Amino acid sequence: MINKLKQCRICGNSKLTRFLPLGKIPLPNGFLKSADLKKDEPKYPLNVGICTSCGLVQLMEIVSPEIMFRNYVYIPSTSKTRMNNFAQIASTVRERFSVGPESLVIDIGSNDGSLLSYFKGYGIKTLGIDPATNLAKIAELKGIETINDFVSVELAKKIRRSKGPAKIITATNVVAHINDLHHLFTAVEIMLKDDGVFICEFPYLRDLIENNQFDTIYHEHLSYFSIKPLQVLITQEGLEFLDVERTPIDGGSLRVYLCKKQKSSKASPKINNLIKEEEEIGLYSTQTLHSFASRVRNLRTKLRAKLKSLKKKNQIIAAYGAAAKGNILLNYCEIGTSLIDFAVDSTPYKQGLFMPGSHIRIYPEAEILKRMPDYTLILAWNFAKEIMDKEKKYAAKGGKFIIPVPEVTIV
Ligand code: DWN
Repeated sequence: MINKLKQCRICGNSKLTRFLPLGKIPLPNGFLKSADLKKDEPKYPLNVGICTSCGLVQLMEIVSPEIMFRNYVYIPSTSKTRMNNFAQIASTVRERFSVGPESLVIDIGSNDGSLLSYFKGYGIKTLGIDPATNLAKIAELKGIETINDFVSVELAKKIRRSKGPAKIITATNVVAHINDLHHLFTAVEIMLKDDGVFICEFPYLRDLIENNQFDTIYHEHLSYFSIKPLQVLITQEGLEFLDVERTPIDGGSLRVYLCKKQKSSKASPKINNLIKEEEEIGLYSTQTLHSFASRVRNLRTKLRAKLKSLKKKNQIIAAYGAAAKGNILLNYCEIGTSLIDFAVDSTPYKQGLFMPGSHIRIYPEAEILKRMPDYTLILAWNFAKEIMDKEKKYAAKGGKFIIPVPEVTIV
């Protein structure tokens, strides 16, 4: 069920320095039915460390992907911001790499087919790969062919034989979830045309550290990528950076465009500049990481104190967005039903369930106007603007928002 990390998953170095213990916490997408509340809730260690050689920040323990991803409640279509990001990826990739109806686009970790539906909208051939049986079914109902399995070399060979090579392979918020990166990249190279492009997007360690985004550290996210270790990985996998962009999604992400190493390749100045910036801000120094850890502990103290003082004044407090990150924040800060009266979420499968660890019950978003809590803690702070725009009436009637990250702020 749990494997202790013995060596860095990029460079194999066995010396990893832990800098933030988050304790033992239930899986952040492990939502509970009322019948489960009386049962023992499994908790898993959450410790993050840095490789002293290539600099990859990574979890020190690995929970089996079979437990985490076979039945999956997170879907991207609950957020306009995320869907707009998908639409932008599809239109940019189509134009920049002249992807036409004859081209195949494969999405690894395709979830409910949301990203691929934009490519399909352009008449492009698509194929999804996702281990979540429940989501693969939804994607198929939307007309997105989806292979319900984890990506693997064996599956890649089958796809290449049956579908031919892909012009584009995408992987948004999934590369960080995969333990064996060498296996992943080997599978990608099998499926990718020689002039194809592999586009990955994932949260950027620099934004995580600079904006105290500790709650995005959880069991599903094995790696917290930055350019320096990524360059080691890409080089050893026989690929090269075509381009790299910082994007605003999820509190700040990297979108990297990779291709098979060309003979005439030269190092991209953009990559070297980004690595130089990472070194200059001390991203890999233990001093930076330890001050991040102390900011996290201070945030925990401040948030608990704030909620407790509001509760002392008999204020009703709701939580908005039963996000995986929200469950980490609540469990690490030991915030439960004594401080939060209820939660709301737009995801149909989460409504009526209880949040793991805190056991806060989840209602549809309409519960906010119905019960008019004095304060609403936005757990999905990466969508705070979208949520506050949606809940203008609540604010107009005097409701206040608490945004916990990067600092505890009342709006
Ligand atoms: O990497 C991952 C990211 C992409 O998604 C996965 N490991 C798991 C998941 O993390 P998350 O649950 O923190 O993702 P979100 O998309 O930040 O979660 C937002 C939550 O807030 C969803 O449950 C939907 C909800 N929401 C809502 O209720 N009303 C979101 C918006 C925008 C809203 O208006």
